[in-house]
Amino acid sequence: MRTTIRFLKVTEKKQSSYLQDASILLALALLLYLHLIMEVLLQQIEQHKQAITGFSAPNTDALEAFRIQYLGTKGLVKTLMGEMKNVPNEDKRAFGQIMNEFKEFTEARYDALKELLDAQHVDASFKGFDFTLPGDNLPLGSRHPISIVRNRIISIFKRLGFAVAEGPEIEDDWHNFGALNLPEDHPARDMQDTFYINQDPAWLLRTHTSNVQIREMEKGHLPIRMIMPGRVYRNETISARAHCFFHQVEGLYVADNVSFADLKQTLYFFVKEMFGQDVKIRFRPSYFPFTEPSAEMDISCLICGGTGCNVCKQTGWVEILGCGMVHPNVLSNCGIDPNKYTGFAFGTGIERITMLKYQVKDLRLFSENDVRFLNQFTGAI
Ligand code: 2U9
Repeated sequence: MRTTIRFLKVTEKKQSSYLQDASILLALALLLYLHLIMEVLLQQIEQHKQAITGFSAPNTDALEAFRIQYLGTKGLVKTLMGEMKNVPNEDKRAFGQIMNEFKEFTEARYDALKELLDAQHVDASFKGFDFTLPGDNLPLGSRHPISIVRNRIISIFKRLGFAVAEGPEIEDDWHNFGALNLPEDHPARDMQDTFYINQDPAWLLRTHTSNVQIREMEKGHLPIRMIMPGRVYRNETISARAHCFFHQVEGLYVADNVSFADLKQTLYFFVKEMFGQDVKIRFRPSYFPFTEPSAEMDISCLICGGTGCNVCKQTGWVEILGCGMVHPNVLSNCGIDPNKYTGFAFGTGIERITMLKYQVKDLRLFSENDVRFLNQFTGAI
């Protein structure tokens, strides 16, 4: 019984060692085979490279054939990449690198062939073209008259120490109306004049640039000496004298001891710089909820020089802006002590100034983009 067991054990041992030897041999043969495959692949790549270098594409069909043969989804590069599975593990990295280089090589050749073909096309289309002919005239653009005048206003006030401030065109009720001492039932709040945002009527399109003044004052950094140019919106019937949007420039000077005399002198300087040294000015008492006292300012008619004509309706004067001392309520609304500080403010329509300066008769011309109108400003500065 014992002998039999021993015999059996010996036979099993021998058998398993033969099997081990056989499998080692098999593994070695496989490795050799795989290395051979790798060798063959490398040789093939070299041959393909030669063929690719020698490839010429006399037309777009040939170029496309090249792309399909080498770089297409079933092309050579993709097929060779698929051989990665047959490469021995220790060679995979090297093979991957070789394949990447081969792909880049093939793509570079494709780009070069394409460039050559494109250049031939350009050459063909310019065949017989006379390069000494004069070029086409490019029409010169011009700045929009509103921009010309706005820039001029900014540069004049800059010389007086006014900075430029801008703010939102979509505004809340407080910054457009409330803070400006406009009572709830003031006609300027009427739906007729103001565009409210349908989705949320707490928001509106600003009806003047005064919202920027309010926002600047709320910051609490005094003194403030600023002008606020920008687009404003009003629900008006469009005509030669009114539009649903136009441009304003407002000004604000808040500090200690700012007086009405400062306001007059500032505006006098502005008018002379804008319209010429001979222009006269006059102030008429007026009313605005945000200024007290308030005034409207006229300039002597630029057409007749003050003797009376159609433009000034025979009065010799044309109105150009509204102004006044900032109302104490407006100062306190923005957290500024009206007993300590005073300020002046003014506002005018840029379209109005432009119409007077360039004798434009219809406001609609500013927004119609008619080049016959706009071209007239090519030389203006
Ligand atoms: C604040 C305080 C006061 C700005 C002013 C006017 C008078 C005025 C009109 C001119 C033509 C508007 O475009 S227009 O229709 N403007 O008459 N504007 S005083 O007063 C302000 C502004 C802001 C905080």
